[in-house]
Amino acid sequence: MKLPDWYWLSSAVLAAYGFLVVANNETEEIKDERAKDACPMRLESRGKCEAGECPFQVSLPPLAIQLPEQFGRIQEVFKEVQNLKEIVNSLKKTCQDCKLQADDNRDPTPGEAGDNRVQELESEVNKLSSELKSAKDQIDVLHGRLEKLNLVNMNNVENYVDSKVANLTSVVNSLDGKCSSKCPSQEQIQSPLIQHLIHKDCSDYYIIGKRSSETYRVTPDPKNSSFEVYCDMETMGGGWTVLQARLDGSTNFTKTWQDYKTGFGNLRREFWLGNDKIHLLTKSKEMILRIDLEDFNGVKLYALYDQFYVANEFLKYRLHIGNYNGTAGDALRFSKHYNHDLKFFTTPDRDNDRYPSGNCGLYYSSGWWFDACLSANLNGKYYHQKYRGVRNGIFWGTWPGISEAQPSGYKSSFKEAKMMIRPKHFKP
Ligand SMILES: [Ca+2]
Repeated sequence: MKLPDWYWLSSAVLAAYGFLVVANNETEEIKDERAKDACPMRLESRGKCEAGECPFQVSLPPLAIQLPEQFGRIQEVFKEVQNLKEIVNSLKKTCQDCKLQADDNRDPTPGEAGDNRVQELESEVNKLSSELKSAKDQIDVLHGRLEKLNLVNMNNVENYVDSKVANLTSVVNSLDGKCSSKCPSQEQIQSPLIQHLIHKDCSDYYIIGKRSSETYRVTPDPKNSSFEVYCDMETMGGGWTVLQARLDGSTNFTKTWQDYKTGFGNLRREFWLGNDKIHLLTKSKEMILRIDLEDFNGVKLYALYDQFYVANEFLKYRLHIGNYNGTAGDALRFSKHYNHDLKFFTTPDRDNDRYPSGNCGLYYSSGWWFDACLSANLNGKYYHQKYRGVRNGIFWGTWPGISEAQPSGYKSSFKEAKMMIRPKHFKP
């Protein structure tokens, strides 16, 4: 880097200036001497002579050197340098102050409040983060459980409940049997005369020799009151308790939940015995179900189920049927999509069916264990001949030719239908 010319000049002048200052001190003495003596330069002794040797000194006249005009600026430059030096010092001090301030800011004492706030925020964020993580874990767990629940479809749940209910039913039945034979209160009425007064169903009347198809009073459950039933003592050996009969359309079967609960109609003609009674009868003993059908062509067929149980009202009179046997076909368990087994009872005023968009009981004018909706409906309307429109007549889906399309749109109905039960282990 090339330094400006004045720099070299000022350095030289400064050196000279220093010299001048030193020289000026000497000049004071020279002035004094000059006042005494006009000679500008002289040699004289100074101090005391010792042993003949005296110290001498030369006094020179004041020296003035003419410098170029530009040198006049040297003082200004010097002042500027001094100013600059002061500025630099001031800046340096300011800078040191800044540094001290910065150091101060790092000090824990003045920044304590701020630091505490930051720490609080940090701890809050950490807390929220851990809460979020815990929530996420919980969501994952719930998600897993939800997926498992999805795997357990309603059919599995139903089957599980059904198996439990079936077990309970059999336990209750066996306990009931034990109680009637072993309980002290029952032992008191062990005499054949009194025991024969309790008839749980028609088979008990058959056992004591009754052979005429008639109405009889039965007491399937001693804790509940007895009631009249119609007994079929002829079909397949007899001993049947009739639950339902259709033969002439004299009774309207489009009834309410309450009607189906207590029963309606005429026991000697057309009737529904009543869901509460059917429940007590099927709870009392292990029952089998027989269905007899006759169409208007005089064709008579039957269906037999080796188990039949109807749950109580709390369980919506749910149907349980066993294995099928017979000639009319297993319409109660027609297919995977039309299966009345394990279905709840539905009436026009009580929708317990599996049809989500409406009430099968209302649509088919009946109380029945509807699926969504039916492959059998023995409580449908009684038609005296073929009919058109909604298939709301008495229906048995496995009846020969019943589902074949009629060119005229006519549907066939039944002349007679009958449902009856008998103890599984009854031997006529
Ligand atoms: Ca429905």
